[in-house]
Amino acid sequence: MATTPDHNVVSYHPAFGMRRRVPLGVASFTSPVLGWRAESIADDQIEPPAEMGGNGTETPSGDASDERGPPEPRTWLHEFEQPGVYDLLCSPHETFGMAMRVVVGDQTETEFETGDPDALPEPRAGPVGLARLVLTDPSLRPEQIVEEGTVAWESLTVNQAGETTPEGTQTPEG
Ligand SMILES: [Cu+2]
Repeated sequence: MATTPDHNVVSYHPAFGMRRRVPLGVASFTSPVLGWRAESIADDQIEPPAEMGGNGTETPSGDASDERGPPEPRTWLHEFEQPGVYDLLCSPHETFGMAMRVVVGDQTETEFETGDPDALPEPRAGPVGLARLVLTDPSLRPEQIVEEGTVAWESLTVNQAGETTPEGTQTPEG
């Protein structure tokens, strides 16, 4: 049976590219990876997947276990100083529903809480928005970067389209 011991605790905070689901004035916070063990990650999760042109479970050079690092603690303490409602997620397992809500004190008023899933804004699926366009831009093919040394923002293909930027995106101005 596969186990997934590697978790973290991350606040839904704009600093992480998320919509705020913690009280206003609360800074972003995150735990380190929790429960990391050398054997907890399979080789095929470290190597590029075969369907993307990687070798799958093959290790072309070096030992993939080098990337696993030392064991990590399974617990993490965080002090909530400001009363309010905090929504937290586990990055690796958010899509599996690993999220929780902490209410600090008796302050239960929030701007974000709703009982209607359809009322929530679109979930993230990274890379999103412009990052999705940038990282799939033909100008940023790795061999292109090696050849050019540096690929300027202006020379991205997405920026060559002139007025016709892809729907729903904005190009930075100035
Ligand atoms: Cu998790």
